[in-house]
Amino acid sequence: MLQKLLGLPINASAHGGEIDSLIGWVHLLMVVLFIGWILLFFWMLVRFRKGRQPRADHEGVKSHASSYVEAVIVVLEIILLVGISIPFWAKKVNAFPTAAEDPLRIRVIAQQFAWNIHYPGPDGKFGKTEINKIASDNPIGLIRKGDGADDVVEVNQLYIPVNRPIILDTTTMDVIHSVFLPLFRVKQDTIPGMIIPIYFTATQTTEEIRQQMKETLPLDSKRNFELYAPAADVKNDSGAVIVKKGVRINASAKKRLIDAGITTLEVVPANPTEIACAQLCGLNHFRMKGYVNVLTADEFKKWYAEEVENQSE
Ligand SMILES: [Cu+2]
Repeated sequence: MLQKLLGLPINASAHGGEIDSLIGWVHLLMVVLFIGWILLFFWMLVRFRKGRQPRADHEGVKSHASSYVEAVIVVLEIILLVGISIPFWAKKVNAFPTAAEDPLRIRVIAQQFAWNIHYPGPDGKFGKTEINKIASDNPIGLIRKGDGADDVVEVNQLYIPVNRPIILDTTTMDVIHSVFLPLFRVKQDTIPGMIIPIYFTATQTTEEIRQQMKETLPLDSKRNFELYAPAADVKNDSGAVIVKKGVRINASAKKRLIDAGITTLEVVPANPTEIACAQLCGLNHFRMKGYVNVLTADEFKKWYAEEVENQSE
């Protein structure tokens, strides 16, 4: 209900419900403040109208009442900050998953205009990186020796397993960027020279999220079909598959569908889980876009083993 009212996207993380409820409470408080100030405004217009207050009083207020009210507000704000905000930060933001929860640690290195994702190899250790090793085939300057020999590096593709705590060590190679994973309610600025860890747990796989976002579109819709994939294999009259489930609907796929006499299609977003950059970081900020692929534990294991195999030296 709240999600719909505020236009929030699907929540696919363990802590996201709390963020959404906080967003809800903040909005409610703003509604109360808005109505309160508007009422005060109109009361002032009437109370201090010219007819009732013909001449300004040059003496001003003599009592110290407003100073006392001010002091009370300062004390209340100190209580809010020290009594609620700081303990809340410690409990929610700094309470990183413990070793017993087996978190997966991944580095996210932003640059103009891409997301570099760095996984340690099966030894669990991140290899060293060096600025003069950076090349088109080595975006983070990883030294493929020692700890780095078995590491995995991806560009714009973050693969994670579902229901396992993820710690992202975020940083940037150039300007300030911001890692924004809207469906996981995660956002963190990346700051040059700093490594800032953040954590979250995905509670749905990308496929599960896709299925939730299923919709039926007429093929003559103005929507960009390349952002979508069929929710299921589509067959023609003779039973041959003409477009496959999960594969982006490009122009030729669309033509095949129309030729087969199909008018409406059940579609899912091809990549519902984005990594967006939430800081204007340069002229190509708009295309600084990555994708989160939430896999089942087994799928992740398989993907990781394949990448280690392909990338190891
Ligand atoms: Cu950016």
